[in-house]
Amino acid sequence: MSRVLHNFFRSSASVRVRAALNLKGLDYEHVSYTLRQGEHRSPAFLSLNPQGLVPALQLGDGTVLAQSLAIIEYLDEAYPEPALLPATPLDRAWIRSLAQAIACDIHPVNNLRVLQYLDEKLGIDEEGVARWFRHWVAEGFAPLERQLAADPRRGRFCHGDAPGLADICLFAQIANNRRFAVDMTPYPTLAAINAHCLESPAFVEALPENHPHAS
Ligand SMILES: N[C@@H](CCC(=O)N[C@@H](CS)C(=O)NCC(=O)O)C(=O)O
Repeated sequence: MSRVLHNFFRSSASVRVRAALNLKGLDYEHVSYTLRQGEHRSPAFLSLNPQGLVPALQLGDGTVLAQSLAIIEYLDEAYPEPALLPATPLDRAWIRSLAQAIACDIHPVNNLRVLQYLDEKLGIDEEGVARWFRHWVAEGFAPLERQLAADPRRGRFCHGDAPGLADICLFAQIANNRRFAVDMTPYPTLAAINAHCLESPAFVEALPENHPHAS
């Protein structure tokens, strides 16, 4: 059985894992779930990932891994080259703190189910939902911009000149931001890192519009 990524083209957590697989040069097949149609809550998907969120990575032996950061760290341990985390414990903690600022503090409050709740249960209109999204991005991106701009370990990427876990999370969030017209002008350091990611086919191929099942 080949490796299968259960994902959705527009899901930013899926973009993260696609970028990591691509950076590692690992082959995978796609099974897609249309989130707006609730396909990630189908019994078939829940039997694979009871957490009911994409992505989930199914390995060749059938094992299913959930949670994008856990999947990426698994890939980094199982396939160490190229490394997605720095060599020292302190630098790894730094990079994880950047990645988690996005994946744990920005992304969850802007997830589809949250935006749908604002719209369908609280009656907030489209512009209100977009303002919500942009607000939580700004809350997370402003400190990240300050931290990264001041950090001497930054190179073309968050840590040196090779992309890693934090760049993957940043890239996926910026790709997601495009749907809500987030202004990147206040974040020149983040924008520069994203531009460097976009020079790499591994990142470009992970973008929603380049997914084989994009619609
Ligand atoms: N913490 C999870 C988040 C996964 C997640 O929230 N995925 C989104 C798509 S980006 C999803 O499945 N959303 C479905 C929904 O909100 O109903 C991870 O990093 O994998």
